[in-house]
Amino acid sequence: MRAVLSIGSNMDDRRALLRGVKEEFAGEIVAASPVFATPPWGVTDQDEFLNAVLIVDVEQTPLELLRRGQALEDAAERVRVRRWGPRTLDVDVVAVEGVESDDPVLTLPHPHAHERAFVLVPWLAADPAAQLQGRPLTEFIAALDPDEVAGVVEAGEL
Ligand code: PH2
Ligand code: MG
Ligand code: MG
Repeated sequence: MRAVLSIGSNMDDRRALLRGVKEEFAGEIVAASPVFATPPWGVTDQDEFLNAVLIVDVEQTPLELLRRGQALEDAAERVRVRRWGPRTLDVDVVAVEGVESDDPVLTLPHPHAHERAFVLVPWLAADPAAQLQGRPLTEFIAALDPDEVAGVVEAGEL
């Protein structure tokens, strides 16, 4: 099963936390984006995030993959003070090839992926041919506020 993971951090050693996810999926990674520095979205009075996208090919089901991401968040001693607020590590399952689900535990594709430059820009970097609901990612990126897109800046290797 091929899946798209969006990973992010805006606390502690952000890059090391993202790299920990990459190491966890080492043998299962199909493609990885660089790291991007991204302005906080949603709750804007918090520190800048680092975000990246991993394309993985795993044996598990989508829910098992979600749990695996959550275990990594727990291992990073994730703190979440409030919704959209600061966090050590966030691992989101954004899309799974061939899967659409309105399960509230894991809605696929992620219902907000198409409107977030911090997801779309790294995803496009990892997989230039990627599509979301049958449309190329570039279409969704073109529909965003250009300032938001320009705020997502490449910041070195994952
Ligand atoms: N995650 C959030 C809320 N806001 N902003 C950026 N730039 N990157 C994130 O990963 C992010 C966010 C909730 O998960
Ligand atoms: Mg998230
Ligand atoms: Mg999350």
